[in-house]
Amino acid sequence: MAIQAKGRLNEDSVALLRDIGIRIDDSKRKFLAQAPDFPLEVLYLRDDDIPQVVAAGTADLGIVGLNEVAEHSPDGTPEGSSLQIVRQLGFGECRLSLAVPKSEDCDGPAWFSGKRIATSYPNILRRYLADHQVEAIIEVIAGSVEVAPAAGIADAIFDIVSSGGTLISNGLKEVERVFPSEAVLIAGASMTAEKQSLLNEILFRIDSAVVSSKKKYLVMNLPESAIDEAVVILPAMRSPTIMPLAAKGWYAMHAVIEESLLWQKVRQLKAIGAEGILVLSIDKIIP
Ligand code: PRT
Ligand code: ZN
Repeated sequence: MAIQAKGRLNEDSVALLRDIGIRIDDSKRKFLAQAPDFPLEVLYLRDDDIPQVVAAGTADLGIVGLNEVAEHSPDGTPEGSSLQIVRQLGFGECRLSLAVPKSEDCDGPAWFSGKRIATSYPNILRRYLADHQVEAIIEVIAGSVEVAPAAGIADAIFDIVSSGGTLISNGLKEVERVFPSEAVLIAGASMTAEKQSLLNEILFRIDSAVVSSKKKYLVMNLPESAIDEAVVILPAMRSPTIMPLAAKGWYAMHAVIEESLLWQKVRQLKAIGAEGILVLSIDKIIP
């Protein structure tokens, strides 16, 4: 598996592997590391090289931004690539956007006609311009794309945006969100049955880790009179666990809930008399 050697995706990639029980010794990081507890070798590369290395079969799998997959595909789209996107991983979220100096009155794609646009993603940009029948001049630059307008190299930029802070601090504004991206697990077009079964094991573990990271374990004390209502508020995986406490008329209830619903549910539970609510992280949920 090829992962980014350093940069924005490295830490989350290593953390994902650790979450699924694949430890790699990061301290003596070389070009290649063998996981001691899973038949997997990890190759540390620059993110730009990961799609080609997987397409060429030098690595069977890779973790990389979807933007890199699209940029290295013949038509500037992930679908046009020979690689399979086997999972979206939910980190490294960003988007490729067109941005212009904030004083410009840009009213849509047609504004870019005849303009110079600086980018490190010419392939995705070319595809976008063709789709919108706009002819513009693409200036390919490797880094610090955001300074191109102020430096007089370009009229606009096409670059990765995450919080938008970099655009603001360079006097630019985002005008077209072109390509949403996140880290993805990629695989080559085909693999042996043995490797496919290892991939299936990796996917099974990733899916349990992803499911559990979005859930919380709730424990609380409830008066007997509130139990019926609490079960309606907290429909659990099968149904919540309810256990009597030593104090007569009181019960402990355990349930798993979506983290996004946490505060709403806590408010409802407090309203029906729940006390001592504990919210715990879940390490794994194995369905
Ligand atoms: O050395 P190597 O070639 O491996 O790394 P790199 O420098 O090319 O890439 P790196 O580590 O910066 O990013 C790796 C991947 O992380 C990208 O391909 C994206 O898929 C993803 N990602 C997520 C981002 C960002 N968020 C991001 N904010 N990549 C880059 N940025 C940069 C962006 O280029 C801009 O300069 O951050 C700036 C904008 O951030 P905001 O928050 O100010 O909008
Ligand atoms: Zn790179």
